Amino acid sequence: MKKEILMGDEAVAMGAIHAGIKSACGYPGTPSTEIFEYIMRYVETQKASIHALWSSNEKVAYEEALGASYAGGRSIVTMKHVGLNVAADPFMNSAITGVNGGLVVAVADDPGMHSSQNEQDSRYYSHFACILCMEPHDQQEAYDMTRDAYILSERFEIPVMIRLVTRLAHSRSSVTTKEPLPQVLLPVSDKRSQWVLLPINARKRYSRLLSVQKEMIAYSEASPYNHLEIKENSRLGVIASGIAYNYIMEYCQEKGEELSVLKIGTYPLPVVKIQKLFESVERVVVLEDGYPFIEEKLLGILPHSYKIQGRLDGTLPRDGELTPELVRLAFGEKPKEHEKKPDLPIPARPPALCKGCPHGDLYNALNDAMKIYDGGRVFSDIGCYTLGALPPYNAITTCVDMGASISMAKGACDCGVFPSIAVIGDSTFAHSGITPLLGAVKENSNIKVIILDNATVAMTGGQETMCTGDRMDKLILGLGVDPNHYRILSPVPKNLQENIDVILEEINYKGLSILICRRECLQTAKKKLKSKSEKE
Ligand SMILES: Cc1ncc(C[n+]2csc(CCOP(=O)(O)OP(=O)(O)O)c2C)c(N)n1
Ligand code: SF4
Repeated sequence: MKKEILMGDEAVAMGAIHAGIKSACGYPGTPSTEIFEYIMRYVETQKASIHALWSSNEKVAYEEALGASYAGGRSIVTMKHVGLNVAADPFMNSAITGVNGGLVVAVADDPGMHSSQNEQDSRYYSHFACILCMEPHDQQEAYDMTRDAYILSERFEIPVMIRLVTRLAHSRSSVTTKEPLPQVLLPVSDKRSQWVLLPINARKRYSRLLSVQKEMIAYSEASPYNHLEIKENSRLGVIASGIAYNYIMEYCQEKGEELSVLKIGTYPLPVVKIQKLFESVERVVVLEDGYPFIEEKLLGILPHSYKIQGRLDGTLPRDGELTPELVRLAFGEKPKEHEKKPDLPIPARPPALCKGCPHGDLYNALNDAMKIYDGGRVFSDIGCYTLGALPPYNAITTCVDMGASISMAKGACDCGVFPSIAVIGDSTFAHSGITPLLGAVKENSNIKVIILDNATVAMTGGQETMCTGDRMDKLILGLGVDPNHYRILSPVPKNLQENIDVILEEINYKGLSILICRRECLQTAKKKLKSKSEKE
């Protein structure tokens, strides 16, 4: 046994390493990125024989992890919540095929949208796929649950989800780790009727998945992660899942309150424990960080006469991150003096591109070129360049999901928008920009695709990118793009006029143009210089 101070993300990584994984797959995305980075660092420093390299997107990562499981190895796949939308196809179907080596899906949700497009709750996905989900309340549980998840995955032959939220993923606490298990390598699966999802097999596999649900509920009912404590004199009960359990414990300690509390750490929900809690109190407040997932489920489990409070009845806000302060307010407390928002005239400081960022130089040129076109639109993607939506650039008109820039530009062009411009980064292009480009090449759509090749995944901390430089050029030209309309720009201030001219020339061409804006991210360049000078 060893004590370590770990972030929630790192505790999940350590749990997987100590469960004997052979393979780690993932795509960066806040707040999940540090799970994978920890495994990568571990592999490098400990010379561990775990395959751990970033994948080109979450669907690919998921399928790689599933392939590893098929081959008998334990594997982990990591992503942020919206990444699970990308991986949803293999995710849903892997619940039907089942797994061979244990497969853990570590998904970090972002309630409050600290750095995301939405705050969707991954527990719905686990319910949708009919698999087990584990939701730690602290870093120790993040470690323990991840280790246990492999046993459960192999016992029920299903993937198991570990759901984190930002506050837990990114905070640190002491974790006691156990003796690492040796790497597991089961015989490669050869059960074609399990793995070939023809309808005749899929129907049987789905029945099998449904048939293990009872066993899963029985596990959940007995699980120490679902803990019910009934206080004799308490008329008020609380159901608290994940990190919300810390908040209610903190509140009870501070107020000296004795409440009956059901802590939820694994799903499907432990129905008997829920019923016991309701039978012992007059009303129950449900605390969960995310959507009212448990609260909604209760409506189907309990008679309507039971009084349930939470996000649905307005006791807590319907959206946003759950905080200890919101929990106090839900119990009728007044805001603490130091937590009241000061009424000071502090100017807002919206995020901005780094000073001298290549994306800024591109936007200066693009804005200048576009000023004569009233009907023109710039469809952006997700990356540092999304900050081009803000002043001083105000250069982009949409940003929806990864890869949407090229497809939306094409769709809008098909409906008459001119000029229809897509702006996409190199990592996002590799993630989900290549397939929409294929369609645009086939039709020679009159869109201009600007690929911001800064040779890194800058927005999530500078991970290695899949497709940059020469490799990118060969790939795109290989798709059949006309080399005469494949232009490479260098986004530096001194090239402003030259870049405006190239953009205008290509806008005047009635067909598909690709403009590669190639200049390294300043932060990545700095990091490289620093590590070079440290080595010398
Ligand atoms: C489906 C999904 N996965 C991951 C993310 C997290 N994320 C936001 S932008 C981005 C990639 C940014 O890289 P790139 O397109 O190269 O732009 P840069 O930040 O380098 O300018 C990632 C991984 C996300 N928002 N959505
Ligand atoms: S991190 Fe890199 S890409 Fe992002 S704003 Fe800074 S210089 Fe630009």
